[in-house]
Amino acid sequence: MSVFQGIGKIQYEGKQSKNPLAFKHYNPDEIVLGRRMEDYLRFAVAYWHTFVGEGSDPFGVGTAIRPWQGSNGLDLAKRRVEASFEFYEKLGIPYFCFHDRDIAPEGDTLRETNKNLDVIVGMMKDYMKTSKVKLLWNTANMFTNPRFVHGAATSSNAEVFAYAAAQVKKALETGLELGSENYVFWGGREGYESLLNTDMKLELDNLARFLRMAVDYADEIGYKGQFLIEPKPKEPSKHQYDFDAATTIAFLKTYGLDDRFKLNIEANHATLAGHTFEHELHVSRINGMLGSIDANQGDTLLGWDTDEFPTDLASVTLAMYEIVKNDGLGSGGVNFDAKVRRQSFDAEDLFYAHIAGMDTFARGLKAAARLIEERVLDQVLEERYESFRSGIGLEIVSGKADFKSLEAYIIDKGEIQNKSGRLEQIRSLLNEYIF
Ligand code: XUL
Ligand code: CO
Repeated sequence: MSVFQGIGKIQYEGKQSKNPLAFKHYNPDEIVLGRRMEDYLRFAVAYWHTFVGEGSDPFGVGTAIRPWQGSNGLDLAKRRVEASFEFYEKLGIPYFCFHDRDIAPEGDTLRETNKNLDVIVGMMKDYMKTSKVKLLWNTANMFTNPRFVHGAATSSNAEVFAYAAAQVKKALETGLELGSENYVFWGGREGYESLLNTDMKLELDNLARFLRMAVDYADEIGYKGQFLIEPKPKEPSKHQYDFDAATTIAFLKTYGLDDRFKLNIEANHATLAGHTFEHELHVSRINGMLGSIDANQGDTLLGWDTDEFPTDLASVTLAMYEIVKNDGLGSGGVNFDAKVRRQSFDAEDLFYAHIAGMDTFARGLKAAARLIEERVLDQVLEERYESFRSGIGLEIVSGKADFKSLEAYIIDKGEIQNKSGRLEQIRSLLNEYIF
């Protein structure tokens, strides 16, 4: 029985199409830089926003009209699974992602909660036998339940640490069962409010202990997914330990975990940290740590995580530029951690929103490919850093120079000539490729 009545399979119809339920740019089989578009982008639906969220905000209840409403508990969970697979198939999206608590309700004990989870995971597994749709990543929600008031792996209460460990243990088993290609840690409440009552050193040490236990357990059960950490600077914690890419990489290196983890970079988290999306992707890439992305966008006029569907073509092009330079995302992908606006309450809006995001990323990929093929920004960098390719610059980068040789070189040279950075010209050139 169809849940999304009146909507068929979304097709690629090309740029000239006026059909709002068709792709204008996302053409999964089209080859870009030698790879199928679908393989470059590896799109995923975020279960929480699309099948659980109903448009509530701190000032009002949900507004969404969803075909699966009217049931609750495990019945509701099952109806969501049915709807979700119909949605994936109709949209032609290859992946989905979830938190454990998105897919099944909690029971009175962890044992009961795990039983509920088993029912839904079994159901998903059955669907996945006949569907081509795969699980890009799963994660554990260790921030909604009041027990996580002081954090999970960084809680001041050791019993909460134990509970979180048991929860991630089960989540890794779930990942193994459903073949998730990655496992994500987003530390919703792994942070602090005030140093007056926080032992930061103990909390960071515990977080590292926790992640090591996760890696060890994955190895023990043969779970092969890539571990990812998703940085975010704030919200819900005032100060989250995984503030941004650079902070997270430093943490992983400090504790010797950097060989087992990569980063899942989210656009809106980047801007909350005072960075651009491409900055966070770039920092991850040049450190060999770019694993996956949460595709969305924030609102520059608002100071919180608005999780809008990504439609900003300029930002997405620069993001795809980093991803192509990274030779793709490996086992990662482009997860739409995005929600339709509260006023977009029709079930059909879920399709429009994903189509908008997928078309924007397809355009971004094509524009990034042209920039790379024509070496537009490579040339900018070559020209700007030309002085390091010969003479004294080459001596610096090849390690031959020291303070004494540099002083001898420069001391009688007189004033140095600099060249213009020509940023306005470069931005104008970039527009030619984007629009
Ligand atoms: C929260 C957020 C999460 C993670 C998964 O801002 O992005 O949904 O992606 O826990
Ligand atoms: Co996210």
